[in-house]
Amino acid sequence: GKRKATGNANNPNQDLCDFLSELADYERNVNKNVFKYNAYRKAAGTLGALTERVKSGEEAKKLPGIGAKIAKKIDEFLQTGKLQKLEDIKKDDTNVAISLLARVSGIGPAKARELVDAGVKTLEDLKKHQDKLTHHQKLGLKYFDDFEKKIPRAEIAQIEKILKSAIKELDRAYFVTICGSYRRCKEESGDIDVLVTHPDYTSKARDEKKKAVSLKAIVECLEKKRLITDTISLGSTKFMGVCRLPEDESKPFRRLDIRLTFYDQYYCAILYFTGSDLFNKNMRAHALEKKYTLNEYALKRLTAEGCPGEAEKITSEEDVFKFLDLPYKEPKDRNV
Ligand code: DCP
Ligand code: MG
Ligand code: MN
Repeated sequence: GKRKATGNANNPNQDLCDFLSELADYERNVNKNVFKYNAYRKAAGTLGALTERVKSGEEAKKLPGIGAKIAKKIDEFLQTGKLQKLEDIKKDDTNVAISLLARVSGIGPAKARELVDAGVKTLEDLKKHQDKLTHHQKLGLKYFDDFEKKIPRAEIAQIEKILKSAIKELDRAYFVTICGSYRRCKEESGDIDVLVTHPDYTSKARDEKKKAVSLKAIVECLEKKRLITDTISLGSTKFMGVCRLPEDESKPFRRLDIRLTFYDQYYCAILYFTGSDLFNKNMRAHALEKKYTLNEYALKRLTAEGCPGEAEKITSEEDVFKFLDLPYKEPKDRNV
């Protein structure tokens, strides 16, 4: 799994965000504690959104997602410039090795520990033991350095142009939207998340009609344009792979995700795929409080027994906010 960026470009609390993100990664990759992982990420997100430097733990404690324990760590860091807990974690070679291997795309916390237990502790070791790796993990290793590099906005904009014109060459009726952090107006992204739909491709259409719309055909077309270089996995609605700007070998290889979604579910899909993941989590929790269930396909009212009913008719992202009595948030305001 990869590290998530937090905060804005000119962040006066970057060092605090960094140590919280390191703790988050440690909890996820080494302890497999997703609860603490999310708690540290939330705190880092809060500090990353501030425009002023935090002066003390006490001050930080007033902010959302920062409790007494994290406040204490902030104080320790402000006073000593480091965090003893992190220093101790880093003294343990097993922790360091697990954290490193878990940075390879396709290697999760369990696999990382399994490898380290088997004596595989470095990327060099991994190269010698490729037989222990899946196709995805092999590509993660091959492109390790490139996948660690953030993708500048301008490069995604170039890829967007090629992608859209290629897909529309197949069929002008396709809708193509780049979601994820790019749609949230971030200056840099970890990967490229593309959402595709077509008016003929609805949850209710007959199979013959849907057949004209094919993710496989889209992927083959993008391979022919030399944009897609590798496939990690390809299903009927989900592609995971690798791309690079054609005719420029100086550019890094980038992770590319493409989802094909039903036309009548496009707005729930866009909302989900735009994120952030923490924003989605909060919105789903809010939906439950309002007796709705929200996912990437639909918004459904819950019955008194707690069963989902019919999907609400959603024709824009705004609709979802309206149903949930929430003020609309532009993508750029969905970064936490
Ligand atoms: N998503 C989610 N929950 C997850 C993973 C993903 O809700 N556990 C949604 C929200 C994300 C979107 O999918 O914004 C895309 O996932 P990414 O992992 O690509 O995340 P981002 O695009 O937001 O960030 P990055 O710049 O790191 O790619
Ligand atoms: Mg992304
Ligand atoms: Mn992605």
